[in-house]
Amino acid sequence: MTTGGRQRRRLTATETDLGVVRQRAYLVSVIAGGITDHEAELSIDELGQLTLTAGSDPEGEAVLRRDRIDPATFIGKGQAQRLQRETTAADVDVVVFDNALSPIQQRNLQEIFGCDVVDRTAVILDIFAQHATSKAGMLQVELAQLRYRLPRLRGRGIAMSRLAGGIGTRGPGETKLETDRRRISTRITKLEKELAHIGQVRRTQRKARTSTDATAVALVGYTNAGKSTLLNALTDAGTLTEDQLFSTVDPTVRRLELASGPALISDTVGFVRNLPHELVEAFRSTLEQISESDVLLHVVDASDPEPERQIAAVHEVLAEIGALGLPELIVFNKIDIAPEAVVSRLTALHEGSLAVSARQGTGLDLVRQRLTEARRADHIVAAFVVPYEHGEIVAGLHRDSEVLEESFEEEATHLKVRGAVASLRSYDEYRI
Ligand SMILES: Nc1nc2c(ncn2[C@@H]2O[C@H](COP(=O)(O)OP(=O)(O)OP(=O)(O)O)[C@@H](O)[C@H]2O)c(=O)[nH]1
Ligand SMILES: [Mg+2]
Repeated sequence: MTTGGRQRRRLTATETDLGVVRQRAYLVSVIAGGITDHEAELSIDELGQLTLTAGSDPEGEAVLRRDRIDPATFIGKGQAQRLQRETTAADVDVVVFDNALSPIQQRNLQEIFGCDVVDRTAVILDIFAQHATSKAGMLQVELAQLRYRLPRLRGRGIAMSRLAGGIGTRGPGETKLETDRRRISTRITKLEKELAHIGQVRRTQRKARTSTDATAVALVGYTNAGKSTLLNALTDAGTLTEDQLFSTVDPTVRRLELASGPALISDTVGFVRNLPHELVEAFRSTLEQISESDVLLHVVDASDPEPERQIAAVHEVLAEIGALGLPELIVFNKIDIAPEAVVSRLTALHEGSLAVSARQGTGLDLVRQRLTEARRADHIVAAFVVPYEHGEIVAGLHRDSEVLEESFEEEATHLKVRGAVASLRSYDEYRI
């Protein structure tokens, strides 16, 4: 990962190349007044990492300060023409913007640059497309890609077709790119239906799991923080771990025996700053798993130049999926390579957090212990009043929790139950 300086670790071709010719990329980041040079640098470094992971090599970069955004070209025609001379000299195939471009801006810029122009969203979608392997994962990525491409269909004319096969054009949705809008819309509807069905099946499976009374632990964190490594260290899961962004796209669930009983720990897609909205939407059924867990195991890379920024980005996504209020255990990882002073500052700042090295297996006993405690703390006793016409709610409470008391009053069933905060949440309406 980037270490704060300008140097970027080069991923080797075999790590990222999926048989696709690597493109030469030029990175552009436009920043506004409030952003410091340091923040700008971190941001473009991360864009470089994303671009490399997507299979293109950054050959140059430009950070532009602008307070006014040009609706037609984002950076202004004059600025674009100046940059075009540089990108042509560097013989790049694709210009990658750190900022979100509107379809019109993207089209106009492609004309000026005479090559493909993509934004950060397209790069992230591309990585997801390359990394998804499960059926659901591929459908989700395809849905996100189609929603992103639909308004961008025009303008990918003959001039661009020779560039097919680069960022933003690969993946499960590839063959659909050239088809007309209506067919894409039909496909989107079909995918939405299929995913809704998959979501339904998953919910049913989770219900079944809840009734087994295992604690549901969700691993969350910034991409490359070490979530999969920690899962492996805790459970011998054998999940793929790589020094790559978004190596995990498909969720994995593993069983972990705690002193207090079994836990089910799930590893899923990592987060990143400005995670494309299309992806959050498309991955809703995957992300739901996070919001329905009993406790979040939030893994933070302590060796990152700005761990606090990562934490903030993760919290932003958690808020978007309604998981921010869940009990959260922050684990600062990679302490074997992070400066000791940084680690102690971080753990002091975040009450109740732990420091571990998933790779070396240090600090894991404490993680297990905390999860055991979290589990106990997480079960609550609550009272419900359910009108007789809602018999299904009473049945649900019997299924999802332990019923301690039940009485049949004049107009409603009164219940007192013990259950996990997360599984009782859906009954809030009847809680007193
Ligand atoms: N030095 C060090 N490296 C670690 C540690 N934990 C994980 N790593 C490395 O960090 C990289 C990312 O680890 P992963 O476990 O794949 O990270 P992740 O959070 O699952 O990442 P994504 O699935 O891509 O979002 C790998 O190269 C790991 O070997 C650690 O404790 N110390
Ligand atoms: Mg992973």
